[in-house]
Amino acid sequence: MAQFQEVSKQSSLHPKPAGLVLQYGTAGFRTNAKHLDHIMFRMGLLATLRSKKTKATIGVMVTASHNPEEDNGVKLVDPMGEMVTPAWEGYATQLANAEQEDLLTALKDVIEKEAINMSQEANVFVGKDTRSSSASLSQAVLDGVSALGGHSKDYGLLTTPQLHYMVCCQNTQGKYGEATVDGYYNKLCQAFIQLTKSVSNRTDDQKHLYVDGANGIGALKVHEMERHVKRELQISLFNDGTKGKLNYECGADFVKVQQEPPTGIETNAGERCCSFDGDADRIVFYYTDPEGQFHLLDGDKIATLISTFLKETLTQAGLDLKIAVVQTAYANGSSTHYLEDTMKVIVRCTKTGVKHLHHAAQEFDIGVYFEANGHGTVLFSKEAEEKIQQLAKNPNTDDQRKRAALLLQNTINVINQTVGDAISDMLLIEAILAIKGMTIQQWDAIYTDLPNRQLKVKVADRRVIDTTDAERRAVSPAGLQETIDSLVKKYRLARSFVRPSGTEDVVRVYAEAETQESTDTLAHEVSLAVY
Ligand code: 16G
Ligand code: ZN
Repeated sequence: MAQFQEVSKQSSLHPKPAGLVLQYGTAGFRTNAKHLDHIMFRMGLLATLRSKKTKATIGVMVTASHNPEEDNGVKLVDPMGEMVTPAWEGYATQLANAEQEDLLTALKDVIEKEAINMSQEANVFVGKDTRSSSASLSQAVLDGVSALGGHSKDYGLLTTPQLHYMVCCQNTQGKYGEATVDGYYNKLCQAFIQLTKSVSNRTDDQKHLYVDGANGIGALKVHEMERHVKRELQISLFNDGTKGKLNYECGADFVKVQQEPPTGIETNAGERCCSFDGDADRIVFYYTDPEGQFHLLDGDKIATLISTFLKETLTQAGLDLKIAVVQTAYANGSSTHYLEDTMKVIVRCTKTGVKHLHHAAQEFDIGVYFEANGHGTVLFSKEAEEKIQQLAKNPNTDDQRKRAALLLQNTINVINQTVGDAISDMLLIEAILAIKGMTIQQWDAIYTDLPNRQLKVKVADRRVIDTTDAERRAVSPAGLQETIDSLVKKYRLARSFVRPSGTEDVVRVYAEAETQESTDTLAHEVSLAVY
């Protein structure tokens, strides 16, 4: 077939280094950019097949998120903006690892297994981050799409959540919004303005936010967004990519793991700051107090503030909707206690990785999901959205309930429900703080985090560690969990777990306890037990 001849011809321009084996992991493919050209071409092919199979537009994002500048990566986005299914992750790995001469066989294998109609049209949306390697790598994706006769739209520079948004808008015929960058800003920013306009007498301080753009795409996009929020939000942007290196000593991952402010940001004590990661799908907030102590408000604190706000507003609206918070094992124990015991919301724990949280959150009327690292969003079921809409437009609704229904409606519109989105989460948090008249210090005081520590351990083969109970317990190697249990018993309010990383060749160790000293000792002791 002519189609396959074109694939053969084009693929020889994107050859696979013999013997190189890579796996489609939690975050897609991710490694040093110099190994990725053939992967990108092949992901262009696979996205085209996925599009034919689903008869919908598929997204391909070229980014390595918070990894160093020299890395890159690629991830496929399914029709509603979700991650691709496990079976297709498997095809991605097979296609990526087929030696050059076996590529057509591997491709035909997917076509056969999925019974793909090759005469079906295909549409693929492509986005990329600001890495120097991203331009040629995203061209390789486009080459892959065209080799199989698919249509592509190259959005150029986008945040990861913007690409998810475009794909969802396209496949819902505009019901979710308009599949353009302006459409995205308009939807989110108009909702933000509606949410904040009812709040009288906000001071300039309350409207002011410091943003660390991680020297990446988020900085560029915050800058674009700014003019849409007018005077309702004044941003001082640091690490905007003009001087510093991407993710280097800055960004959400650095701030969360190091528990210190990024370099390159100048603020005064008490001022509200946030950091994005390298593809702007994560956000954390923080401030430094007058004694110079750093205070981090991570994904757990963000989930708590959002769910508190939603619960209060639902009560005002007189709506009985089931709300749940989805976390992972990394959630600070204090946050889980607060949510369950004080707020009385349902809490679920899933394995690490956005798709697991997203999936669990879909089971509720309103599912708030956040990883402690700052990736998260809120999902509203169709029924929940309809109930809110009906209440807002019902002429018999009294003023208080109507106001609450309108707040909920605008909250839905400010949120990017397809995936965690730093820009959208930032606008939502800023709006909630404004509506509740809260400072970042008051937000921080809702509960006190237990001291915690994360360590990485290099081992010969991280796969010997197998876990259960949403990664909170190790089932192999034999004896490891018993050792962890006996170490944990030595400290008050302690908890610890180990899990193999899905993105790096390391085992991760997490510990929390009553004091920082016992936390650090526990983390160290557990990491020795992993060797
Ligand atoms: C990926 C995941 C993120 C998770 C992280 C854990 C997605 C889109 N991203 O970045 O959710 O927290 O991996 O990394 O799923 P780790 O397995 O190395 O700890
Ligand atoms: Zn990211």
